[in-house]
This record gives sequence, C-alpha cells and structure tokens, in this order.
Amino acid sequence: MVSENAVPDRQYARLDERSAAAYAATCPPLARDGDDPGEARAREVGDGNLNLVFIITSQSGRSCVLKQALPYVRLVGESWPLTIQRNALERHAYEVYTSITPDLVPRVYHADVRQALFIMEDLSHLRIVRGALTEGLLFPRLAEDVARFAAETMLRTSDFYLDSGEKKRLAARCVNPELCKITEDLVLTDPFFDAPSNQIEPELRPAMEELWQDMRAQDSVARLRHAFVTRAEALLHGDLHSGSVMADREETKIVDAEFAFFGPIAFDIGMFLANLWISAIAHHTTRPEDPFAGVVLGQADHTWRCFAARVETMLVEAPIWRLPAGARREYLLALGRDAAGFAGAEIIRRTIGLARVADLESIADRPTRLRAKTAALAAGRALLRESPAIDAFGEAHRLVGRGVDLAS
Ligand code: SR1
Ligand code: MG
Repeated sequence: MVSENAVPDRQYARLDERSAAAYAATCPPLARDGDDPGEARAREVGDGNLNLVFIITSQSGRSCVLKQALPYVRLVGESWPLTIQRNALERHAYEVYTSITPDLVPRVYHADVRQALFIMEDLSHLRIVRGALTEGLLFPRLAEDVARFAAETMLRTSDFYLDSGEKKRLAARCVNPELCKITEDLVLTDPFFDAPSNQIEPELRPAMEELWQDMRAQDSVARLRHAFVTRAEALLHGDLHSGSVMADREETKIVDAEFAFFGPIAFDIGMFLANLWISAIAHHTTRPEDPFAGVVLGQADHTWRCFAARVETMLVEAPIWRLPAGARREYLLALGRDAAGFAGAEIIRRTIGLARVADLESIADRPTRLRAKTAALAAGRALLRESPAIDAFGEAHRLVGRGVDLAS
C-alpha cells in the first residue's frame, strides 16, 4: 500500500539533502509501525538528465530512495522548463508494472503529488547496467529479464490482452506530451538535420552530412517518427536504455519510467538493443582483442530472441484478440523491422545528440573515441537504411556486427 502526501497543502519546493532526509524520516519505509527511525541522512546521487535522487539512511539502519522531479531539464538548466507531473506518471507506470512483473520494478512506499516526489526501495546494492557494461561487467539474467519486462508489460497493456475500453482508459491516464516531445525531437528529429541541439565533433561532420542527404535513412526515420507519434499500441517505458536498468547476478530492476506513454511496441526493445550495441562498439574499438564486445553482441541477440519468443507465445495465448498465424508472422516481422530502425535512430542520437552516453564519451583517447563514434554512426545508419527490408532480426545483428568486424 502506497502512503499519500502527508502535507497536502504545501506548495512544491525543491528538496536538498537536509530537507529530503527530514521529509523521508516521517514516511515509510523509514518511519514504520510508529517507531522513531532516529535522525536520517541523505545523499543526492542523481546522475540522470532530469531529476533529483536522494539515498536516505536512518540511524536505525533502514534506507530508501526519494526521487523528486525538478521543474526543468537538469541536463540543460532552468531555461528548459519541464512538467513536474511526470513524477506522478512514473509512479502510475510502476503501479501498472507491479501488477504485471512485480519482481522487475522497485517497490514504491510513499508518494506526494504536490512535491512531485515518491519514495521507493533503495536499490543501491545493484549496478546501473550502463556503468557495469563500461567496466566490462555483464549480468546473467539481464537479457531474459529485460525481454520479459518488455514483452509482458507491453502485451498485457495492449488490445491483445485488455478489453478495448479498458485499454483506452489506461492509455488516457498515461498521456505524456512533454516527455514524448523530448523523444520526438532528440531521438527522431534533431539528429537527422543540422539542429542546434546536436554536438558534432568536426571530424564527424562529413559522416553526418552524408546521413542528412541519405534519403533511404531519412524515409526510414520519418516512418518511425510517424509510428512513435501515432501508434498507441501499449504502455511503453519510453526510455529503456541501459541507464534505466539496474542489476546484479540475482536480480534486475527497471527504473526511470517517467517517459512512459502508449506507443509502438518496437520502441522500447529497439532502444535497449541500441544501447547494448553502443557498448559493444565502444569495447571493440578500445580493446579489439578483448572478447567482451562479442559477448555483449551475443547478449543483444539473446535479448531479442527471448523478447520475440515471449511476444509470440503471448500472441498465441491472448485472451481478447488472437491474430491468425499469417497475421502473427507479419506482426512479428514488422516488430523486428521497427525495433531495428528505432535502434538505429537511438545509436545515432546517443553518438552526436544532446544526451550522449558514457560508453562513448568516457573513451579518453580522442582518436579512439572518434573511431568508436564513426563506427556507431555507420551502424546506426545501416540499421535505418536496411531495417525496412530485413526478413529476420538476425540481419540487424549482422549489420551491427559487420560495422565492428564481429560479424559471424
Ligand atoms: C533532455 S532529456 C535527455 C534524455 O534523458 C533521458 O534519459 C531521455 O533519454 C532523454 O532523451
Ligand atoms: Mg532516465
């Protein structure tokens, strides 16, 4: 049971470590069954682009995480205002996920809509997957867990599993225009012309200018953008990259669901695969003799296979709407093509867009970093160009593998 805001009239105020600790000390899980948790201490650990994230520990040894939305994009500053209602939407997404895959999302204890915050379980025993990958660490359950999360949460919120009225009512509760606009712009528009938000090193400009002239890639991105904007198929996480997944050898948790909305099913899995592929490209460029890049490519392949197999089984078992075999095959083929295309756009934006990634940016040696980024841009462009015609998702893996000389 999630407790609700204790002081409903208090206007939004940005918390700092002191006020966050004082706030959390009065709420579950720190204050539990009326016992005094003692003085609490908070540490702000948010390293994402949008929010404040505090880890709070009480004297009695209990801990939790408090996440508060800032009224602007943290990465850019107050010049880019952003709705704080995204916090309530994220919590609502966790409620839906908890009813479907409770083991794969954090437990939420307390929420305060006015303060645009919620308190959830402390997951600091887990690693953020992007950081772990950068250090050459992979987790055995990751591929299967992410595939299960994506397939289960999306299919069970789609017209295949929900009565059409129920699905539309849920979709109406998950309308998220401001966060969707960020994705429409930063993932599916700006990288594909000379937009001011792009951050292109001079050496990469020729490759980008070629991409901007490449009508096959441009057609593909236009089609994907149209799908993203118009196809309200299922509840998406909306930002399922390796920085939104925490894991260790035993468990996996999906976090940062503030981009959740009803969109095309291929988007989330495409985004996750793209970020594995970026990691593989970065590793292969920096240490070509190290087998880790090949292992990451293998995990991407495994993620897709688990996802596609589960989607197929769920389509066969769907209670509301079962596609006949031919339509099911076409649906899965289209899903693979769109996922590969979305992955291409994500790879490109993470390489030269506003929100780039540590996998590439942390390569200290400039010539090596530029070689990794060149390979990433080539892989992204190949995915965009070829994805509308691939007959099996393995072709997408080969396109990426070819770009880093790891094709099987
Ligand atoms: C302005 S927000 C930039 C990026 O951060 C989030 O994690 C999303 O990936 C978004 O595109
Ligand atoms: Mg995030």
